[in-house]
Amino acid sequence: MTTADLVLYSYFRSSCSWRVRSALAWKNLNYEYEAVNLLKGEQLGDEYNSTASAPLVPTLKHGDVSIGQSIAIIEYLEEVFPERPLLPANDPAKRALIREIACMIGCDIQPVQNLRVLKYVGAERKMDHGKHWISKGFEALEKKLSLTAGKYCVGDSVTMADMFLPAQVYNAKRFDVDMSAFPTITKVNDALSILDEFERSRPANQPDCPEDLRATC
Ligand SMILES: N[C@@H](CCC(=O)N[C@@H](CS)C(=O)NCC(=O)O)C(=O)O
Repeated sequence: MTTADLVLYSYFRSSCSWRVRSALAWKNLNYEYEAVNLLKGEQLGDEYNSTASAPLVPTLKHGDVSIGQSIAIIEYLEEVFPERPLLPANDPAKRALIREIACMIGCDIQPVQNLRVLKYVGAERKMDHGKHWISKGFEALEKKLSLTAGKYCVGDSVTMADMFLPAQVYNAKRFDVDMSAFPTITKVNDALSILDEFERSRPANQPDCPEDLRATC
């Protein structure tokens, strides 16, 4: 199979999709972009769920292979397209550390501020809820990154952990989290934001970003 068979089901503002877009960009992989509008509930429809594992984006298709869960997708890309690695070879401890940081964001922080959770929490409480749990998660992440970061999350090379950071910082700002409490997270995010791969993968540069939001997201 070639990159010609890659299709990403994504929503421009979905942080989980954004991680995968960053990995695809990092590896210079071309792919077809299939928009799933979360605000219109397209993730819940029969069309998407006839092949997706869960009513959530992203899903990556590669020929006959269909994968959900951003972490599994990025690991798959890493194995199938090893150029520009996101995990260092022959260093189990460092690989585990990189996965640990990715999971701090992907398993501990993002799930509690997901759209369906916020709907359940309700309009009145959702901002407080998101701000509280992202701040709690960032306290642990800041402590971790203060030990591991160089220019990026782990040392001076871009790794899988970095795929997760910009989208979560973007969400933190949407929930009005006080980023001055998180100087290492901010420093690493600033360093990533100027890289072309991250510029290409951010919401404003996706085909489904509405024109009136392009200047602000
Ligand atoms: N653990 C999954 C989470 C996927 C997820 O939460 N996706 C969100 C967008 S970032 C979603 O589709 N939300 C739709 C909803 O809550 O209805 C992953 O990492 O891919």
